[in-house]
Amino acid sequence: MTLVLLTGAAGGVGTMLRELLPPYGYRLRLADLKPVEGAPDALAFDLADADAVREAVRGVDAVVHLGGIALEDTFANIQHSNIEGTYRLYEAVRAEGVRRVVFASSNHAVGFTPLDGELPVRADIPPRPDTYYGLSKVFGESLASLYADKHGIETVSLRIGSCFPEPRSPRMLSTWLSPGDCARLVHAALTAPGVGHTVVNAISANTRAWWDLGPARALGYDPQDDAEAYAGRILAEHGELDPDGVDARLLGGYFTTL
Ligand code: NAI
Ligand code: 15L
Repeated sequence: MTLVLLTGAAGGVGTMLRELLPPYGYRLRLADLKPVEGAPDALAFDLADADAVREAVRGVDAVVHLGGIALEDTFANIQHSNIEGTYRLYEAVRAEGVRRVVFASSNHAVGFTPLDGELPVRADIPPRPDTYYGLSKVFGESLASLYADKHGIETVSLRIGSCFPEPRSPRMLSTWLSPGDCARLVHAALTAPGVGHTVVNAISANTRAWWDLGPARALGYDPQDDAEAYAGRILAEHGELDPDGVDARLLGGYFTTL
């Protein structure tokens, strides 16, 4: 059975994937800076601690790298957890001979991309980070590219839209990645052959999507959910997206204003 290290296991996405990945046949090793609720065997580590990360990686077949700061923060904090932390993770992966990583990148790596250009937005557009957080995801994607070319470590970088149990805003009717589709996409990213370093847009089959899912589907991803199922409730609560507002004009929405 494939043993997978899940970093960021205590977080929102980690908590969902802990339940959703084992039915695909994975055994999980959980790790996080914080205690993982209900998992006393989970490893407590700081991603920037080279020795601890190397120990966490030892013996696994693959890594699903979710750990890090998931919002805008000071450059120093982002540097520690996301830049130094992701570098330490890849160095450990190289040293321990692990062959596959799934990297949780973000729409905020390309957040300043305008939405009045070519739609749907492709996954091969140039970086356009909207925050230090988004910049750290550009770094992670580039690091993955370097380790693929130089060391043959394969990575699928998932530019995740908004991964929560349910969409929470009109913007998320376009950007939602359902928990079930997240697990489907991670499974595809762990098993597709010959990915080198591949960047894919990571959302559900949303009626209002503005992202191209071609590269994700090419890995075998077949999304089953659509945020439209929640549109009635969300729009009754918040109204339609303001066409002049930042959430409708730029891919990263309000992050561009942080
Ligand atoms: P989260 O904040 O709930 O979980 C991240 C986890 O990483 C936390 O449990 C935290 O303790 C851990 N962590 C932070 N710094 C660490 C360090 N130095 N060492 C070890 N662990 C550390 O975030 P969430 O929502 O679960 O996101 C997971 C990943 O997916 C993140 O990398 C995030 O950037 C990415 N992502 C998430 C999206 C979403 O909509 N939830 C959208 C786009 C990307
Ligand atoms: C992200 O990258 C964040 O981690 C998450 O909290 C959401 O805000 C998401 O992007 C989004 O754009 O909705």
